[in-house]
Amino acid sequence: MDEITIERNLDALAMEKLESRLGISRRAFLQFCVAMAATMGLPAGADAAIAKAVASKKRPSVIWLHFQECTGCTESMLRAEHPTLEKLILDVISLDYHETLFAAAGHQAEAARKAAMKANKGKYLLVVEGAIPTKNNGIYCKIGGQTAIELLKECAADAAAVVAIGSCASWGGMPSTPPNPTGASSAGEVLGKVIPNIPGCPPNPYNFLATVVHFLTFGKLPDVDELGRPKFAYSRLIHENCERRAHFAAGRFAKEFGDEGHRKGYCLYKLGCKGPETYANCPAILFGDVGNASWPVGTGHPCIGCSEKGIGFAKPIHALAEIRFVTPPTGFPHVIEEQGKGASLGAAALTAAIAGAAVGAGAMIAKNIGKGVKIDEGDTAKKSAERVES
Ligand code: FSX
Ligand code: SF4
Ligand code: F3S
Repeated sequence: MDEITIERNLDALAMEKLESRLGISRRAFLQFCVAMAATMGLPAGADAAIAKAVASKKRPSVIWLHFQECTGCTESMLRAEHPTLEKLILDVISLDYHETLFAAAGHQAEAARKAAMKANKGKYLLVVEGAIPTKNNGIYCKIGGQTAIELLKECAADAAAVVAIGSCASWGGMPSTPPNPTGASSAGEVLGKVIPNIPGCPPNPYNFLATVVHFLTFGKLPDVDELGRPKFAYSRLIHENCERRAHFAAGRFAKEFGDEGHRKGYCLYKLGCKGPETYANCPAILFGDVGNASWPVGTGHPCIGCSEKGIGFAKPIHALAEIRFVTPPTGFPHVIEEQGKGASLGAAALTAAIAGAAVGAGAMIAKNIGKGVKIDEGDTAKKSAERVES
């Protein structure tokens, strides 16, 4: 559905109210709805449903807890480069309790949490940021006299859904780095069930926003994999969509930071890039909405697998990644990016959706080589893997 059709389906008054409520133009709002639908790979018509839900539905109450972490998840939401992102997040949800953003302190803050939980019993979304220390009865993290374990269980009891944000809450993250002195555990482990989670250190704010928008629009969270990760964001290896994948296939690697290969933008595998064993959509939707290459590998640093349990904060940064299986990339983008060209959120989201749709393609057009040659990726990647081993 295009923006004009969606706009026709929303009455003029609703659009006007939206413009003043969000402080963004109706065009920007409609682009946002299209981008959210594309990010989640939803079928045609979902963008209109999203627009209607954001425009008219009551914002879900959100209780946001902080445990063992650096607050980077919250920072990544609110310090985004794109001026409308934090506005959208704060508009789409009703953030009724958030320790970092609250003006209130002490007893007042605790009273506000209890009041919000009572007023929205059974309907609020509980967002958990940070790992939960479980050793020695959880004494390593206490808030308002309660341990993180007690607080989490109390808040989860009457929540409509619990979402873990960031790697710490999703699987222990950085605080669980061996030898894990505090017994840092995930929210799911403490609650004894798989819960939806959005790993990453920090996670991409668009993945969080898309998850919340799905909840608002359809009354349920998006489909998740066996680890609880939304499939729209975590079903593909970073290596599959990486802009340096052509170099990997051709056996061109940076071997040291600052060497010729590194300066030329070659594959970072030999510097310890964990893209081949990390599932996330970082190369497709990027970070900060600032355009091309705004993600770790794009800036010249190997992916450390920050979103992947057993990889990030567990495997040494410069240890070689295990190449689990050789899958074809969804396309070969330009190897040398033109400077100063920004990618819009819509364009990035569309890339993500197209990437999702292209799963299983056997032959790819090698656009990056500039000749439009069809190559047998499986064969090339196998040869590359041999070169990697040698
Ligand atoms: Fe920090 Fe969040 Fe990392 Fe953890 O993000 S960015 S340590 S995932 O819980 O604040
Ligand atoms: Fe990209 Fe890393 Fe894979 Fe190389 S190893 S193609 S840098 S994800
Ligand atoms: Fe993290 Fe790797 Fe993405 S380090 S942000 S999962 S590229």
